[in-house]
Amino acid sequence: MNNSRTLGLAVAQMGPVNLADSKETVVARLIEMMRDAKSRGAEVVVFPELALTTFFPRYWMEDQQEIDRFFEKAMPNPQVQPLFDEAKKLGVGFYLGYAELTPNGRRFNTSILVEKNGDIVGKYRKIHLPGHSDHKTGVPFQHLEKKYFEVGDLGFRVFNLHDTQFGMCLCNDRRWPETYRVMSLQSAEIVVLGYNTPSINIHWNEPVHLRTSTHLISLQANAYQNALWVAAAAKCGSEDGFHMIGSSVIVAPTGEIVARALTEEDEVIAVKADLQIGENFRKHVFNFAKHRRPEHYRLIVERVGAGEPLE
Ligand code: CDV
Repeated sequence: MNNSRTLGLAVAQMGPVNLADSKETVVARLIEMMRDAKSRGAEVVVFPELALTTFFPRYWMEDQQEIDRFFEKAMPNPQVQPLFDEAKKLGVGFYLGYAELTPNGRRFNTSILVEKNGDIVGKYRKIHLPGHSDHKTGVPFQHLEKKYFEVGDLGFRVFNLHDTQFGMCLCNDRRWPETYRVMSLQSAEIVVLGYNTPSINIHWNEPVHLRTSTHLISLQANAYQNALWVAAAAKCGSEDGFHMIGSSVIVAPTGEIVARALTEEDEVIAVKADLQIGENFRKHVFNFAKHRRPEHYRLIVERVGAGEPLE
C-alpha cells in the first residue's frame, strides 16, 4: 500500500515594492507568480508579509489618510479580487499577508489562507510585533509595527487546506519557538509565513550576515523540533533605498532546506512536500504524548521576561 501524502508547495518571493507602485501592479506580479507556481505543480502558494504595499512601518507618518492607504478595509476587495479569481481559475490555494483595517477601526498585520475555490479558510493576526511606537532619531529608518498595529487577537490556530493541517505566522513570529510548538500541539503539518527583514538592525550594530543566518536557523530548528514543513516568503531587495534580506526557503521536517531563492527579485521556488517525512520524528524522538513534560515547562506561560532562578 502506498501511504505517501504529498502537497505541491510553492513560495513566491517578492522583490521590492516601492512607495510609487500601485496595488494593481503588485497584484499583477502576484498573479504572474501564481501561474508560474501552478506550472511547477503547486497546489498552495505562499506570498510575503504586507505583500500588497511597501514595508511602510519604516516610515513615521502622522496623517491618518496617508496611513490608511496601506490598509485593506475588506478582503478581498476590488483591487485584490483578480488574485482570488486567478486562484479559482488555476485551482490553487494561497497565503497572503496584508495590513488589515477592521470595520470598527482596529489595525492588524494579518495573513489569510485561501482555498482553491477562493474562500478564505483561515486568518492570523501577527502576535510578536517588533520595533517601537515612538519616533526614533539618529537611525536610518523606523520600525513602527508597535505604532501601526495592535497585537493579534486570534492566537496561533491551525486550518485545514487541501486535507493538510496548516499553521500561519508572520515574520518576527518565526524567531519564537512558542509559535511553532503551539501549532504542532494542534497537529500542524506545515507552517507558512511571510517576512520583511531589513538588512540593517537599527537597535544595535548587528553584522549584516547574521540577519540571514538567524532567519534560517530559526526556521530549520523549529521545523525539526516540531516535525513540520516550514515555507517562508520574503519581500526583499531595496525598497526605495531600504534593503531587506531574501533567502526565501522551504524547509523539510528534517530541518533541511529543500528549496531556496537565489535572487532578491520576484522568484518562485516549489517542491513536492512529502507530508509523511515528519512521521518518524512524531513517532519517536518528538512523540509529544509520550515524552513531553509540561509540568516542568510552567515558567513558559507564567513569566514573560527572565527572572530569578526557581527555589
Ligand atoms: N517584519 C518583521 O517582523 N521584521 C523583523 C525584524 C525587525 C527583525 C524580523 O524578525 O525579521
